[in-house]
Amino acid sequence: SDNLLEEIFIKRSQQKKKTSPLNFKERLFILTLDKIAYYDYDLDKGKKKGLKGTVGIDKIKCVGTVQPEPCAPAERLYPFQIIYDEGPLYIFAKSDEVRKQWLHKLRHVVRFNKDLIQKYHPCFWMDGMWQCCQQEVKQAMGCRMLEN
Ligand code: 4IP
Ligand code: ZN
Repeated sequence: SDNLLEEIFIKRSQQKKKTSPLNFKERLFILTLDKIAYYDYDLDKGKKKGLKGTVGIDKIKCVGTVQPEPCAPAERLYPFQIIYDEGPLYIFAKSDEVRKQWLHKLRHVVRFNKDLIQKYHPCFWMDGMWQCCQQEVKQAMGCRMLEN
């Protein structure tokens, strides 16, 4: 279906396996009515390359901002999260405006989802712990009510 939004963002690796590295990659994100997809991108040619991952809109349980890491580098000051079965996908916008725009669109496309949750973790999952509530189980229920 048609692209609703398109933007180059930094994303954190989802660490689907215990052995997955923690790293940050620049990807082209495309939001449509059925999915959010991210692609490798050729900055010089300004061209989309291979598909790296997708999250189905119907799988999304919650979207929201994330508290930036303490001493976050300038390019990681405006994080947001897309929470689905696999856990959170962390994405970093270049400004609060762009982050707001994406969250607004995302909330709109997920609004009729079956499994929306109102509790989330406002800080990162990092070093085997939720930095907000110190819970050490990744699946642990969110510790704060979604406001916005
Ligand atoms: C990869 O690290 C990339 O960060 C992947 O991101 C990421 O996949 C992998 O995490 C991680 O291991 P290397 O490139 O150093 O191998 P991308 O797909 O954007 O390239 P995600 O799942 O974040 O897309 P795991 O958890 O999938 O292994
Ligand atoms: Zn928490």
